[in-house]
Amino acid sequence: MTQVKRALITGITGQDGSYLSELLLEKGYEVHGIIRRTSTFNTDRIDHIYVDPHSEDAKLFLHYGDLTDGTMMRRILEQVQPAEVYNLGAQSHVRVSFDSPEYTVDSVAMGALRLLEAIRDYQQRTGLEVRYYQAGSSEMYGKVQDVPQKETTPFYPRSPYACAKVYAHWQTLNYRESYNLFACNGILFNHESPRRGETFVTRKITRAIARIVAGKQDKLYLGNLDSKRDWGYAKDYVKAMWLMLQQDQPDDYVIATGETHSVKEFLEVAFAHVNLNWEDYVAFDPRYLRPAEVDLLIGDPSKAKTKLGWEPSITFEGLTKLMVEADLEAIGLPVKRNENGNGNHIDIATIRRDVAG
Ligand code: NDP
Ligand code: GDR
Repeated sequence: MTQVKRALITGITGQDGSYLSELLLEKGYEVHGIIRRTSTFNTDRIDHIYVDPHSEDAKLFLHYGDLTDGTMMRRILEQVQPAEVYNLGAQSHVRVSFDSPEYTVDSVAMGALRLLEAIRDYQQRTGLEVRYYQAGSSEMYGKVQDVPQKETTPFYPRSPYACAKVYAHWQTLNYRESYNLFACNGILFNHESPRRGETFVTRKITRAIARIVAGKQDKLYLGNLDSKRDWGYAKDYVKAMWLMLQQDQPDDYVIATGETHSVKEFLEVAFAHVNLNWEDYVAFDPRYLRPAEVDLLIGDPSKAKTKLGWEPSITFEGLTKLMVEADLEAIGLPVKRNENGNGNHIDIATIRRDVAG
């Protein structure tokens, strides 16, 4: 009888955690996720794949824990005995990390260290291999030194969040070299989806568009519109995480599309999809500026393409439209699709007429 593979995911309730869980379940894994105790439910993104654990069909199990609590992390690791650990949990908002640097560093940097220490001890004691994925970020490149950014480009982090991710990156590499752990760093550039957190700029924009079309909002306040990001699709990016842990040797990989666009370009494409001009709706609010900005990110995914056989599946325009349409549908507005399943350009007057009718 073949043994079912078990994976443990921190940050399972987040954007990436939910897509990765779907992927691993499809591949026949038993998936265990760590969730934080909150006063209201925080499992919206994974509710559709959750089955009552009393059922024989249950393949997804949740455990209360927190990356700031090393005892809990060790206990869960011992209990689950996973073959793979994906460390996705983080205070992941760059702007918020300036307001809350200690907590950000505790969860991101120390959180990774706690997990690595727990895995090291568990592996040494039991002799069972645990493969580890560290969710690194293009924010580690920070101040532009070299474009496009690749695995060998030096880091220059520009926020408490990015400094913490650099620490976690180097510890992961050190545990690989010191203790022979199968530990990989993914250096993932921005990736988005309809499940993206509502305060990240892409989702903030597409959600506002749906609310504007629905007549529930008339202004969208943003900060710096000139920064450029390499935006990909989250569903593609979680595949790369899994692929890294299936290789013969652990390594570090840049995951990106190789294209960059400004926030302004995202606004243009997203608003044009509902035939609106973004300049009529967007206003500036200095609250959304960061004390130090990352101006330009563009990744070189050649290594991932060659060694992992990984490819992004969707263009910048395709991703933008996908997100606009998902937010229109989420708010109850109709999206007309052609036979290929693609939404057409949407006319705001038609939508208002359809809704009224
Ligand atoms: P999200 O912000 O959507 O999700 C973060 C997850 O971490 C949530 O499940 C959250 O739980 C959990 N979390 C937060 N604090 C703690 C803590 N102290 N202990 C345990 N869990 C915690 O992030 P994404 O899914 O977008 O990103 C996943 C990972 O990848 C993160 O580490 C992020 O920094 C990194 N990354 C993301 C990129 C992107 O573009 N999305 C690019 C590069 C790296 P809760 O739901 O309770 O808040
Ligand atoms: P980022 O994503 O900081 O790149 O980190 P975010 O969407 O927050 O910002 C992208 C760019 O947009 C500018 N911006 C605004 N950003 C937000 N959030 N809100 C605004 O109102 C606004 N106006 C302009 C920002 O200044 C920035 O230049 C994301 C996170 O997912 C990290 O966890 C991850 O590591 C990196 O991507 C790769």
